[in-house]
Amino acid sequence: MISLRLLFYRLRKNPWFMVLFPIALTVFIYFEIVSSGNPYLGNDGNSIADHKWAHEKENTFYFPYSNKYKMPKYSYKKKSSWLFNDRVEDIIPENHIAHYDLNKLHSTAEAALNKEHVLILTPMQTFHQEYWDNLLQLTYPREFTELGFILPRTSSGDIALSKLEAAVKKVQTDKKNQRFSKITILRQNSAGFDKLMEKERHALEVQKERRSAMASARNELLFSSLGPKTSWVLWLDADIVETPPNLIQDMTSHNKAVLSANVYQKYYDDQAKKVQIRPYDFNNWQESDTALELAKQMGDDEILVEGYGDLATYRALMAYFYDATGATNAEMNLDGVGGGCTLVKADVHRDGAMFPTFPFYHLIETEGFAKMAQRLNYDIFGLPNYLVYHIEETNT
Ligand SMILES: Nc1nc2c(ncn2[C@@H]2O[C@H](COP(=O)(O)OP(=O)(O)O)[C@@H](O)[C@H]2O)c(=O)[nH]1
Ligand SMILES: [Mg+2]
Repeated sequence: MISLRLLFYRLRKNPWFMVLFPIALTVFIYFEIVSSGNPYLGNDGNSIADHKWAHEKENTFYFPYSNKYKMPKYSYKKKSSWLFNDRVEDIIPENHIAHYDLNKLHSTAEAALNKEHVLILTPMQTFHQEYWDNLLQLTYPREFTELGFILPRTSSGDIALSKLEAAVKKVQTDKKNQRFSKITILRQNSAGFDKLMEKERHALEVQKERRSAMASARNELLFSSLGPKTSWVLWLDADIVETPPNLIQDMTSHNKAVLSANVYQKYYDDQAKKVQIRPYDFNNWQESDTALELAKQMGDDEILVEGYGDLATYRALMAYFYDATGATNAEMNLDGVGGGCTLVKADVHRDGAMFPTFPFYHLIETEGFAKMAQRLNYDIFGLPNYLVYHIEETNT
C-alpha cells in the first residue's frame, strides 16, 4: 500500500497535477457550494441571472432621477396574463400610500400666490344665512380653501346641520371652479350647550363648563380635519356675519403665527336712530400685572375669564384699541385670543398648540391656546383696526 505521503509526493512531481489541481478544486467548490444552492448564500439554487427585483415582479418601474417619468413608488398591481387577471387594484385603491414633505409646506405672506391651502374651521350651534353669505363672498381661491364644521348633538344642532347641508350641496354641485376643495362636517362627541340664553351663556359660573365643552369641540374639529397640505387655519365663528372680502389675503399678508381680527357688533341705536358699532369680543387681550397677580392667588383649577365687571383684570383689551382713523393693518401684541376670527399657521397646531379643556395657567379654550402657542415660542398678534362683525343676538 502506498502511503499518503508518497502519493502526495508523486502527484506534486507530476506537472499535469500542478495544472489540473487548482481547476479541479474550483469546479468542486462551484458545484458543492454555489450551484447546489447553499442556503447560506441565500440564492437557494437560483442563478443571480434569474433573480427578479420587486419592481420586475410587480411590473412597475421607478426612476429616482427622472422627473419626467415619475411613477408611484409602491404598487399593488399583480402581473396579469390574458387568461388570469388578478385584479388586486380593485380591492386596494391605487396611490393609497401618499408622500408629503412637510419641509416644503409653507405659510407665507403671499399665500394665494403660493397656492397655500387654508382650512376654515367653524364650530356651529346655529346656521346663520348671513355667515354663509359672507363666507361665499370671500375672494381667496376656492380650490385652496377647505371648510370644517362641528355641530352639537342637540336639537339646535340638528336644525343647523340640515341648513348647512343644504347650503353645502348648493355650492358643491355648482360650477366646478366655485367649489371648495373639501368640506368636513362633524357631529360633536359630547352634547354641547343647547339654547342657553345670552345672559345665561355669559354668567361667570357656567363659563368654565361651557368653555371647556367648546374647547373639546374645537379640538375634535381641528384634529379631524387638519391635513398634510394645510398651511393656514382660520378660526371663524358661525356668528361672524361680516368681514372684508379679502379677509384671508389681508390676514395672511401679516405672516404671523397667530393673528386675531377685532370682533365688533353692529346694532341699531334707537336714540341716534341709526346703525352703530360696539366692541364685542373681549378675549383678545394683552396681559396685565393685576391679572397675573390675581392668577397667582387662584386655586389650581380656577380660571380667569375676561369681560366680567366683578373681576377687574386691567388687561389691555384689543376691542378698546380700535381707532377709526388708524391704519387697518396696524398690529398689536396679544397674550390671549378669542375664536371669532383668528388666523393660525397650521404649524402652530402641528407643533401641539390646542385648546385646553382644563385650566392651563388659569386660562381655558382659545385663551389657553394662545398661552400654549406662546410656550411653544410663537408670538401672537391682533389687528385692532381690522374689524369683523358678530351677529346681533336676538334670543332674549
Ligand atoms: N359645536 C358646537 N359649537 C358651539 C356650541 N356652542 C356654541 N357653538 C359655536 O361656537 C362659536 C362660539 O360660541 P358663542 O356661543 O357664539 O360664543 P361667544 O360668541 O363667545 O358668545 C359659535 O360659532 C357657535 O355657533 C356647542 O355646544 N357645540
Ligand atoms: Mg358668538
